[in-house]
Amino acid sequence: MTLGEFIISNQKAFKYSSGELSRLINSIRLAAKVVNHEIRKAGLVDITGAAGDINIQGEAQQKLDVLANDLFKQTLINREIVCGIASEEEDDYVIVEGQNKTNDNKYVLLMDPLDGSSNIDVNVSVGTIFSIYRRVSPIGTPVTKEDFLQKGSEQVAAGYVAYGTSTMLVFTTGNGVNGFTLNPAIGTFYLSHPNIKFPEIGKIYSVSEGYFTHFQEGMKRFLVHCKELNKEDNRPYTARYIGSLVTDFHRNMLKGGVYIYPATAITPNGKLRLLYECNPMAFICEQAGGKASDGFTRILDIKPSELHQRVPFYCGSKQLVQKAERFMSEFSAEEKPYYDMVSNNDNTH
Ligand code: P6P
Repeated sequence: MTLGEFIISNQKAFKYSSGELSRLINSIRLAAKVVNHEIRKAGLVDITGAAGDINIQGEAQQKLDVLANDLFKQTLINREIVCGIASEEEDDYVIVEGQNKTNDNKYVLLMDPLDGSSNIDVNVSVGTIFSIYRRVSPIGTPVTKEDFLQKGSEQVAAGYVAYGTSTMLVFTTGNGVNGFTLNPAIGTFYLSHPNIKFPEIGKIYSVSEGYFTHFQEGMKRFLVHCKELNKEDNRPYTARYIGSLVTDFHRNMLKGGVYIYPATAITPNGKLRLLYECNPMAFICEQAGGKASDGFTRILDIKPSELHQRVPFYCGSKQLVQKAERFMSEFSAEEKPYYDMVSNNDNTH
């Protein structure tokens, strides 16, 4: 089955959708193919050096970062499907108005257009991450920041493109997770991984252990636990860390494992962004039977307060995430990150 056939056959499952969500997924498919083409030739064309600009994250923008951001943004704008876009590469959200200067579209899209881009120059896999919400502001009016600051539990769709040994589009619309692999010869995505489920028990842990000295006590104890010999508990576990969230997550979802980017003394809220990295990956993770938290609180329950907000991120096989959370609550409960946890029910529409 091709991605196009899958979308048509699941149209009715796209709740609330009058075909707009299908068209939105289709536009992501097109942009993913174009970005994939640019990435595959990056080593041959001098577009992998830093673009010279510094983005809001304070990081040197790789040219492919900029290119991927512009390609996804332009594709979405041209098709007039969304009323607004937020991106890791954009300081603020982008208002999308139709030809007739209206905002009749009902979705907003948030994205990390090229996550792990620092790996590009060394030929390591990278990814695109996207998250889709129905707007909460009135249709026909300009999109507002509140449309982007919804809790992750309000997402209608989320997914990623993994530019690895093959290029895969993996997404959910709230009815499970499906993976599609690109046949580059004909430019078609085929359903290769239907109904993906996280193995309940895994033995892979993905953590940037170079920061061990800066980790909280609970995190240090969890890592020591992962390395101890205990045959009944299948330990020592296996360390696998690529430094590319999409790739580490994808491998762990297929084989069983946990990805953790915790709070550190240097980055007290971790490194990953809530809106366009953690929320979409958490939605996919839960739809595949996994668990995602900040070490204490479910990611999808966190009420965002700003576009580029960071949160600690624990995500993967339920049993491993729960084990890490137990260490955090036993040894680091007083160091819980603080968020605006007001359950803002009037946000749900
Ligand atoms: P570190 C890439 O920049 C990223 O956002 C994730 O894809 C990756 O898991 C993490 O940061 C790597 O961070 O600090 O280990 O280099």
